[in-house]
Amino acid sequence: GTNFDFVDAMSGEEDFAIAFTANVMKLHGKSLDSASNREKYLALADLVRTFLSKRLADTEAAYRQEQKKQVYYLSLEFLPGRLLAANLLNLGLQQVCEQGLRRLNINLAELIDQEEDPALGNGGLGRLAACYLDSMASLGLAGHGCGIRYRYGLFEQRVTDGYQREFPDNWLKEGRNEWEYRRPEETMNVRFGGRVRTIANGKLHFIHENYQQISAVPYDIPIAGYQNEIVNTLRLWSAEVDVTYQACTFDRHGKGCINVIADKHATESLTDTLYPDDSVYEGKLLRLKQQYFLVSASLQSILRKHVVNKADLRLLPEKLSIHINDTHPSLAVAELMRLLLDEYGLGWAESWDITTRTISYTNHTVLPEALEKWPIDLFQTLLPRIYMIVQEINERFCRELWDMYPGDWQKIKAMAIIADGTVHMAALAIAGSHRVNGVSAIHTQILKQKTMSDFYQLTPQKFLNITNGVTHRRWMLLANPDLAQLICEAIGDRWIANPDELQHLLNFAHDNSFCCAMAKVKFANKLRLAKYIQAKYGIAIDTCSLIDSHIKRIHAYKRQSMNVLHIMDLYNRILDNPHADIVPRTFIFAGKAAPGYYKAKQTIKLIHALAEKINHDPLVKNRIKVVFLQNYNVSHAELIIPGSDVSEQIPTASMEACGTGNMKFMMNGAVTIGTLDGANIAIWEAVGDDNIFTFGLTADQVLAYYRNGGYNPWDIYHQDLRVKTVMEQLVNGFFPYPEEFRAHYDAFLNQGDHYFVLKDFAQYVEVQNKLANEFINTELWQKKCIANVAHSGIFAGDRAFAEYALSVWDLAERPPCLRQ
Ligand code: 26Y
Repeated sequence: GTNFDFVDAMSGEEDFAIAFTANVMKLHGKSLDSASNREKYLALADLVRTFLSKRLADTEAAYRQEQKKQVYYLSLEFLPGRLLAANLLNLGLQQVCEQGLRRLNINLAELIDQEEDPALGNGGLGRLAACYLDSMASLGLAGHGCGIRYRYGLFEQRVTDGYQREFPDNWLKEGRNEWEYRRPEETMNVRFGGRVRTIANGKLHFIHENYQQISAVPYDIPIAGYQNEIVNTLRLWSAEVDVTYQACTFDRHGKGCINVIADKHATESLTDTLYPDDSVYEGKLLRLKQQYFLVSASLQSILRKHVVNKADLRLLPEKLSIHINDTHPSLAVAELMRLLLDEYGLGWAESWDITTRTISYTNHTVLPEALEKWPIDLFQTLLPRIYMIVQEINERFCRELWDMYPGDWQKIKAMAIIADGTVHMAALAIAGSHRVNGVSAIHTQILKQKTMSDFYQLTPQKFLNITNGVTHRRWMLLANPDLAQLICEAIGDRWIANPDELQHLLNFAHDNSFCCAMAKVKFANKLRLAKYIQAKYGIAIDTCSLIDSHIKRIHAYKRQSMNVLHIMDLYNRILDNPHADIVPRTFIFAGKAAPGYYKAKQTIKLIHALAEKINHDPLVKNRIKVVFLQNYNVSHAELIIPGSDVSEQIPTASMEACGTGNMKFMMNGAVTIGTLDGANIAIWEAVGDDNIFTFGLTADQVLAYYRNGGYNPWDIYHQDLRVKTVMEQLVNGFFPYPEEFRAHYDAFLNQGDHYFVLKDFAQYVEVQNKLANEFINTELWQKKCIANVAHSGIFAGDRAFAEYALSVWDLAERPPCLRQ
């Protein structure tokens, strides 16, 4: 029979074991006995891929047949996490695989551990994109990711002597990824540089000449829906040069083919690496090149597919949506215009109407230093035709503004797409979209009232909020299977399809045996985490201690340094009184600092310096432990989050657009200590005062301080002895590096404490104390954990995605009159 007969026919674990053994042989030319774990993993992944293959083909055929509206989620970043366990879960193969392998004396968990964790993103924005791919497939929406197949992911972080060092993340060890389908026949060509000649014969024609053309080869990663037969795709583009037809010219240096091949490598380096920065924008030419490469390749292939299906281009907004993940792919606005105008011959007005009705944009940050603005000369040189189009968009847009606000040059300049010698990508994204959304209520409010207030006044109907959501399938079912099982035993399994049903857990908050079972699950997860830390770092942590985790990118606004100052203060209490009554605590940190971000790197050093002091001080008697987990990634999050009691979410209010780690902790029964920012506010509203620890300045207060020139941190230094002490300890030799933390000291005291760390310190310490005291009341604490899990349903990606489907992409079935 065909390869697929057994896919359908195979039922039992025995068949699985046979198929697996055969696949090891087929793939590696080795018997099972002599295959390594990595080889076994690859054979297993390959076997699972055959299941995906059929569903991928069937899904594609069904979409075509139904003419279902497609969503393309364009993002420079995707952080999907490891895929084997997720695929087994979603395909419903978990049990048969686990038991089939057990017959062969193979432990599935060990094979799962062999998979690389693709780090094709920086943090929240990239992980969100991956959560949404999961939700789209699981909801049966035809939604696909479009991204870049970076040859090296976000750097691998290793810490020596407390200093972060970066190493290339060689995730494609075998030169290929075991899940992807390379599709060279769908290669697209992307053009850079050159010049544009304008010919007028009745109509204007734009001839692009002398450009450099780079091939974009797509690699599709299958994204399986949860037990619904659907498989969508994450399409990642790779820059490749085919030298087959490039004649080598041997000049007198005789370098011919060497040069051709050297050029190939230089060109292909376009997709070598992901920029390791979040929140600090740098106008790097290569990054602009990557952005256009992704956008142009994606849009060309999207339009080609649309046209091949004989659909009318004017129906584009009815047939598909293009969503841009922050401004990074906002060139999509101009590229779609270019394709409609130059390649498909439509007029401006019609093209603009189609473009704006097709594209929508999510904003993920209000930090001014993260807003993308490209210098005109760089932009124009790299993308001459695109620049002409942006100019035209800008002129028409400014004319419209002039009609609305005659004479108000200041306002028009503030909103213009091209101003001050730069191209403003957020303005382009807003002008070119029919929907613009923020990612939490407070973030959207700040967009409307402050960051984008002019645009909001002009087109209020474009703006809406969609609070982020995360996939509870990965963050509960996969990361915390014991908890998932316990929940199923209590309330059945309907919460898996409909996470709001988690609310029913509230009925068990007073059920002693359920509370005990929850506590047992938490303890087992803490043990698993403790074992990892012991094995990897040789640090013994007390599994009965309060495990408090602060895991995310290292950034001043996320205030890991405030957490450190509190630990220093806690330690000082022991130094003052060795018998101080301190609830045993384990503080876990993990996160990468951007390689060029000195202060963030020094925060890592500070955490290590503190760990060094505290973990070895006999006076502490193991009551405090500080652990920094290196090379934070999705897999580490899956280990840390279920094993944590407390979730640190303490950004300066107004700065964290939403946060998504906060939601993952909540789902796993950790209690949040947090500022009133981003989704913390929504969590607070969901769980109520008793089940969260909030503190600190509100966003309004922070913004009011900024309007009035900040505050004087020295006042706090003089008022609060604890603050004075920890500040001096940064620079007085308390750490064996007297000048090491001068930058932190100066930022706190001499540069106005821009992030309000000292201002929020007293409240933070107070609420930390309160939290510790409530933690030791285990019964009370268990209720908090249950309340958090029970109210986490609204933070499922499915809810967020249903909102996008309804309010942004208009995914309801098309009325027949619009069907082709
Ligand atoms: C322009 C370049 C430097 C840049 C690259 C990456 C700028 C920003 C980023 C990434 C931003 C990011 O990850 N933002 C996070 O998005 C999450 C998902 O919406 C939010 O939950 C989180 O608050 C926000 O910081």
